[in-house]
Amino acid sequence: MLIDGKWMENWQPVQKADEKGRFIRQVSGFRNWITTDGSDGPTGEGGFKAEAGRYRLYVALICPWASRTLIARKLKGLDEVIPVTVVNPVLNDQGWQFGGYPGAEEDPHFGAKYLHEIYTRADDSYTGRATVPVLWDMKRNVMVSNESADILRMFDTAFEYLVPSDLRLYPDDLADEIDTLNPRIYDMLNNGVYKAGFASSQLAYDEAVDGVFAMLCELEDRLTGEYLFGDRLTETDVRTFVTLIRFDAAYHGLFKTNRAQIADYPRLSAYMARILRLPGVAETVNMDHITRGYYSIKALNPTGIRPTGPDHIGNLLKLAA
Ligand SMILES: N[C@@H](CCC(=O)N[C@@H](CS)C(=O)NCC(=O)O)C(=O)O
Repeated sequence: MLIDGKWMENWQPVQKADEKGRFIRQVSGFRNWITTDGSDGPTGEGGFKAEAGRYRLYVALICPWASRTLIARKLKGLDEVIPVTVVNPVLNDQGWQFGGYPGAEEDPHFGAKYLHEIYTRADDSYTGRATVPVLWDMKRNVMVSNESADILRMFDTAFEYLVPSDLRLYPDDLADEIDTLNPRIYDMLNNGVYKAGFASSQLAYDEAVDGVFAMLCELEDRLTGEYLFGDRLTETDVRTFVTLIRFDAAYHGLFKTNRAQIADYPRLSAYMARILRLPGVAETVNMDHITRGYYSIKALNPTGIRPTGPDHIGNLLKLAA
């Protein structure tokens, strides 16, 4: 991670833990918003008007948080408007690296070798982890945001005057319900799997795994319609999907969330396949990057050996392609 703008090489993917061994995720440091007219968003400073080709999104395809922004970009038709750069799926001792792996790209803007260089360009005394996603303003050369939940919402509305869309991922009439359900899914499932995987005590692991499977059961019961809020796809579905699609191939083994697989839940499986078939979504799912990335986390898998299964995920992706 970066300390006062200097990279500390003894990087530990385990991040922070509380006194009971529970994993604590870092809070994002850049929280500005792109808006249609450049006015202020809910946090940070103004001056980030939605313009075609002005912003670059840096992502890792292993990362569920980055992937949710990529899916929103696809669903909202923003491919031509917001260029993307994909980093190497393996977090090495310099953090995220550009290039050096099939499907990983060089940094076209600065020619940086590592993502942490982008962070120190944004703030030369930055302290914190150099995480993806990063939304970068190539006109002002500043970081707009490194918080995926905010980026998802910017993509939902800010660019609509350039690229009209009938889809609203955060519709006003569902806002309260979405804001109630999102943090529960985040805590128990999206981040719950990480809390299980990076737990440093049995208690922390047990608590996290209970939460993961309680939420999967709750979602299975809830899914009587196509999506979590009936027939309308919302950001909550996007946020849920990114964890489901990684579950059987990565979390079940590496993070030991192995009481069941998503394949054991009929409605969740059908729901995951339905979202995967939406135009553009399958392009954001790279199982090679996902398994290579997760199974290279040395603290959890010192040999780096990557399991070959499960077969059903590969078959699902082939059907969606
Ligand atoms: N709050 C951030 C979290 C992003 C995050 O934790 N990304 C991970 C990858 S999945 C990362 O870049 N980790 C690198 C590190 O911790 O050094 C968001 O949702 O945008």
